[in-house]
Parts: sequence; structure tokens; C-alpha cells
Amino acid sequence: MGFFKDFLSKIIPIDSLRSSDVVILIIGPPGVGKTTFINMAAQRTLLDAQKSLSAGTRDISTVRCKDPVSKRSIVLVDTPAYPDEQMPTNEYKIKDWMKKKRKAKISGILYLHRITDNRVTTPPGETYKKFKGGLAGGVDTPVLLVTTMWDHWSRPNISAEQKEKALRVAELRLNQLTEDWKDNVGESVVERHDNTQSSALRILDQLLAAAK
Ligand SMILES: Nc1nc2c(ncn2[C@@H]2O[C@H](COP(=O)(O)OP(=O)(O)O)[C@@H](O)[C@H]2O)c(=O)[nH]1
Ligand SMILES: [Mg+2]
Repeated sequence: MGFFKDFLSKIIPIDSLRSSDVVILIIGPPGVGKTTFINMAAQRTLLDAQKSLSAGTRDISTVRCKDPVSKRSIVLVDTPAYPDEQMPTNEYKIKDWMKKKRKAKISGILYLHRITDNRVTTPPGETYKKFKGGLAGGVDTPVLLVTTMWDHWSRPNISAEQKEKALRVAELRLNQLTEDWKDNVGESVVERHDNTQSSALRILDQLLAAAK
């Protein structure tokens, strides 16, 4: 971990993507923390995180980061919510973008999911399988399921006892998510993100190791 530490980042237009870019797509339902994940990794507010459910990311934003060690150019792609019952066309927006980006290859995908959700209406594994199946030509890209909001129970107004209980429930949920992911995607490792930069960079490192 940590080779990203001093990376420089900025928003770039789609037509400046190069075939040498390591492109990472961040996808998932509304409000799971896609935009926040990118800002956290970059340690700056490059993109507007969602203030309310109706004001989520509408378009695709692309952030380029320079890895100072390997000199690789990492491109993080923020996407509108998918799956999203309110915005069923988002799926096509993402797929359209994937076609338009031409030569640049998608090196990896992060599928974000909130660990705080009690009821999982759209199981990530099943959803990702569908998403992948609908891609023209299909993509055989490394993908990680990232559970977000693990820091949710670390707020000062939550007692140690409440926190312990909530974390026990969250662990059970994580087991179920891991099973679903394994059954549908074939991977048995599910990441935990606690909303810190080191956690975001560790997850990106993990994905990049699989993307080689
Ligand atoms: N506690 C906590 N809050 C988060 C986390 N990620 C995002 N949020 C908050 O959740 C809301 C939605 O985040 P956003 O990044 O806009 O989600 P997006 O719709 O997936 O892009 C915002 O208020 C964020 O501040 C996280 O890991 N932990
Ligand atoms: Mg967003």
C-alpha cells in the first residue's frame, strides 16, 4: 500500500483517454459512496458527492491520477447510479461511455455496496453478473466488491455496546454478500472500506494487482 501517496489528480475529458491508461470504473447503486471514494483516494474534492438522493452523479466524470512510483496513469471513472430503479437509463449511459472511450481498456471495476443496508433488494453479485452479461462482446475484467460505510458506527454518539452489536450484524451481512458474490462472480474476496484514504488506496492496489 501507499505507492499512490503523492499522486496528482485532475478531471479529464473522455477524448483525452490513452491506451496506456489504467482505467478503473466505479459502479454501484445510488448513495453508496462512489464519488466520495474517488475524492477520498485523491484527497481532494474533485467531484461533487451526493447531498440528497435526487442529486446524485448524473454523468460520467473521469479523474486521472499519476502514480509517482510506476509512473502509470490511473484513471478513476465516477458513474451515475446503477442499478437504480428511478434511473433505468443509467445502465446505458455507462455502457455508452464504455463504447466511446475507444482504445482505453477498462483494467478493473469496483462495485460499491453499503454495509449499512439492512435489506438487500439488489444483490451485488447477481446485479454485476447481469451488467457484465449485457456488455457488447463481454468484458473479462477484474472486479472487486467493496463494502462501504464501515466507519458508520464510529460516530461519537454511538455507545461501545451499540457499535459492537451493529458490527456483529454487519459481519453477518458481509458473509451473505460474500456468498452471493462467490456464486455469481466467482470471487470470494470482498473488500471493506472505512472512508479513509489508506483504505481507498489499499483497495485500488488490490485491484491493480489483479489487473496486471
Ligand atoms: N460514513 C460514511 N459516509 C459515506 C461514505 N461514503 C459516502 N458517504 C456519504 O454518503 C453520501 C453519498 O455519497 P456519494 O459519494 O455521493 O455516493 P454515490 O451516489 O455513490 O456517488 C454522502 O453524504 C457521503 O458523504 C463512507 O464510506 N462512510
Ligand atoms: Mg456520485
